[in-house]
Parts: sequence; C-alpha cells; structure tokens
Amino acid sequence: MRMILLVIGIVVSGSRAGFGAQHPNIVVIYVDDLGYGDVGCCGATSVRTPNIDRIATEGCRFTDGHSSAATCTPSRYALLTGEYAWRLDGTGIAPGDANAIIKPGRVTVPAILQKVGFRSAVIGKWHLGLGDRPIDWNKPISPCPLDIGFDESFIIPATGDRVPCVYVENRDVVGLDPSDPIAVSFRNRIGNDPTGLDNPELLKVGWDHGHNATIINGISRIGFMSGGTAARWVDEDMADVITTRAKSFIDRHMASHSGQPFFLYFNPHDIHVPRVPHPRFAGATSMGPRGDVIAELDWSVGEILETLDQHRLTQNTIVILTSDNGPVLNDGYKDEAVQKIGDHSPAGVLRGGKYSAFEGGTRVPFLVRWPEKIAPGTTSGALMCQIDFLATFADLVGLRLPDGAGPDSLNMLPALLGTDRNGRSHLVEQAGVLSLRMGPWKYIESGKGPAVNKQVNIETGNAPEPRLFHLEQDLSEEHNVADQHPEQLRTMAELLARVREQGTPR
Ligand code: NG6
Ligand code: CA
Repeated sequence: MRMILLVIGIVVSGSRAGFGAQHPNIVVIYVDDLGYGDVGCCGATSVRTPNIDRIATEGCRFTDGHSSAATCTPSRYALLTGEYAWRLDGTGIAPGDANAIIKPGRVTVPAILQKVGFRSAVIGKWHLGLGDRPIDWNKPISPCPLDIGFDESFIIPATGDRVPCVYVENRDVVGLDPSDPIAVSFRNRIGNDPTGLDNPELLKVGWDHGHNATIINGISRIGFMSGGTAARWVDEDMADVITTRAKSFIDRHMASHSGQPFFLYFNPHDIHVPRVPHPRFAGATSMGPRGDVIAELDWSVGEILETLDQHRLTQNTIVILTSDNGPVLNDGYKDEAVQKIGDHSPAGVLRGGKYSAFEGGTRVPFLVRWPEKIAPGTTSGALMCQIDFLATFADLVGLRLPDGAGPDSLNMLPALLGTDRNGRSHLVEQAGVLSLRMGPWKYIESGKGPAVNKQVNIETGNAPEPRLFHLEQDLSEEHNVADQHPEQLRTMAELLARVREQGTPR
C-alpha cells in the first residue's frame, strides 16, 4: 500500500513536465561484465569498438562512472530503483527461478517516465526475478517487467548461463509448445537431458567451475531444465535476436507513437559467459571468444545508433552506455579468456574486477551522448553512478520524486550535461564488503573471507583491517595509507555508517 501511494504521489512540476511534452528519448545500453579497459575509447587496442567509441566522440566519456555493485543483480536493482541493493535482503546474484525482486507499485525509472508519456521497453538480460510464487514457465508470468513500468518486455529471464534458456516476451515464454512443458530446478536433476557433469563429451564449450548441469545447445548451464525444446535459445543467435527486437521497438514506436518519447533499456547478453559469438564474429579478435563478443557487442551498439540515425532521432535522444560490473576472464567456462588475453587490460589500470571491492569492480565505461545538450568529444572526471538515473531523469522530465522513493538516488543532471564537474560528493560501492568514495579518497571496510576469489582469480578487496587509498595519487590502489591518515579513515568510516543507517543525504 505504501508503495502504491508513492507512485500516485509523484508530483509533476515545472514547465518541462507533462504528457506529450518534448522530452528527449532515452536509450540505456546496459552491458554485462564490460570492463573499464575493454573498449577503444577507454584504451583497448586488441579489439576495435568504433560504434561504442562513436558515443564518446559525439558525447561525453565519464572517467569515474560506476555501477552500484560488482555483480549484476544488485547493480540492476539500484539502477531501476535508486536504492542501494545492500539495504534489501535477497538482492544478491539471483538464481534463474528467483521471484520478482522489484515489487509492483515501486517507483522505478520506467514507471516515472511512463507517468509523463514515455513508452518504455526492456530488451535483453533481466536478472531481477519474476513472479511472486514458484514460477510456472508454462503460464503467463506475473509480476513481470510490465508491472513495474515497462510497456514492452523481451527478456533473458536471468543470465545466459542459467536455466531456463528461453526468452520471455511480456508474460510468456516465446515459442513454447504446450505439449512439451518447461520444468526448472536449481536443486535436483530433472528430465532426461544430459548434463555437463556426466557427459562432457557433448559440450562445445567445456565448464571450469559451476555450470555443469543441463546441457542446452551444447553448453552446460547453472541449473536443471527439462522440456521447452522448441523454445530454447541458440546462443550464437542471441545478439541478433535481441538487437533486432530493440531496433523493432524503435521502428514500431516511430510508426505508431512518434508523438511520444521512448525509454529503451537495452541489455545485451554480451560479454557475459557463455561467450559464444555468432560465426561472423568468431575470430574477429586475437583474444578468442571474450574478445570476439566485444566485437559482437559493438556491432549491436552500431545497429541501435544507426536506427536512431535513420529515424532522425540522434539529436534528441540521450544514449548512455555503461556496464553492470567490472570484467572477469574465467567466469566458469573454458573459453580461453585467460590464455588469449595477450596485452589487453580488461580493467585498464584499475585493480580488481567483477566481484571486487577495488575500483575494477564498479568503475566501468560510462558514455553519454545527447547532441542537443552535451558537447561532443568531452571527458568528465565527475563521480557518477547508475543509481542516480532515477533522480536525474525525474529532474529531466520535471518530476519531483515522492518522499522515500529512490532513497539513494541523487539528481546528477548538471554533471551529466557537463556544467558540474564534480558529480557525487560520496558514493558507496558494493562488493562482498562496502567501500566509500569521497573526493580523492577510497575507503574499503574490513572484510572476512579470502583476499582472492580463486575460482575467477580476482582480488576480492577483503582484508582484516579497513584500508584507505588516495586515488588521485594511486588510481591502482596499491598503497594503503590508512596509517598515515587516521582522521580521514575515521571520517569515512563514520560517513559510511551514517549512509548505512540514515540513508543518503539529499
Ligand atoms: C556466479 C557464476 C558466474 C556468473 C555470476 C553472475 C558460478 C561458479 N559462477 O555465481 O558464472 O553467472 O554468478 O554474473 O556459478 S552476473 O554478471 O550476472 O552477476
Ligand atoms: Ca554482470
């Protein structure tokens, strides 16, 4: 009830607001596991990313832009709700049969944009749960993204490496044959499909850790699945399928709703595991599949940009490209990511990567293009985070968020437009432990658990004592200066405790 009141309580204010006003379209391209150093405009040379780089050339590249967390589900939760995920239990990496984490009635990015006349679509990876009881994949699924502000939804329910390996369009599995119903289990083996554990000889990509359950399309997954044979996706075609859907959303919008703005939340599967590019990208780089799916991702981005060009939407569309967490090489499949990396640095000069409290965990490519308002070819060192999209877009369209909505989301419109060069005064980064950014300082709270995640070979950032780094002098977080700056350490510990207990001061 409280949430419903919150939605109704959204106040439209200011002259820019209102149904049909000339708001810009918004396209958020939310890449999976793309590291700070994985794209050309951030320093990569082993893979060419001309389309991604075009966003930077025609807009602004933020050098200190962040996801909220070092894994997917909490980052995606924060992006849509404007709330740090660590405030809510059940927001860790979601299993493939998780129930909807964001409940209907919640104030979300698409919900506020819908209020002022946007049409919105989510296409690609979801990973925020579905339904409110054990999911029956053979019946309409509710709640789903349509219940939290999206007008259209075409999703990979969880991840490419988790069952069920089917697309869900709005409430239904795409292409399901009712006589071959789907069952899913993350506990017990079900059905007669072979598994990666028992039948490794059937695999086209071997598993390294986890990922040894049901084999779908020659790749074993996390979890067991039976049935739905006709509906199962083909990994090699995934980029084509979802990119085509995203383009068709724009095409159909322009054919039938051109007077309205749109919000496209486009979530490529690339470059998450399993990394299985379409044959036309296989061998595109010297880095094996991980490099090749970056090339494939760049193609997808190019298709979206070209569609905007074709409809003459480029000038008045905000395009944001960013990633849900930092990079990982071996994330559970034997896909030669480690062996073929060469001199490529997936996290650039940053320490750590996916799962890590070091900057490599959350500092990701963060590119924003809006030719009408943002000077081309610029860079900004402002401290930015995806959690601020809610409050920022609300201001953009002239909405005042109701009290309690997006509790950690701050209006960063001036920073986005380049008039403010500082961005956030502080930011909490989530890995196994929390870190706090403030000015040039980075504080990492103490944490139990191993210093290195051995499976993926990434430093977690866990240490028995809290640590302090001066990023302006030491971007790679090599020198812990906690002993030299005890007062700074205390200040930051106190601020982190305050944000934890009292919320983000607006
Ligand atoms: C981990 C998986 C990893 C990946 C990750 C989620 C194992 C051993 N590892 O549990 O492969 O799926 O979850 O990635 O199963 S994320 O980008 O969606 O957060
Ligand atoms: Ca991810």
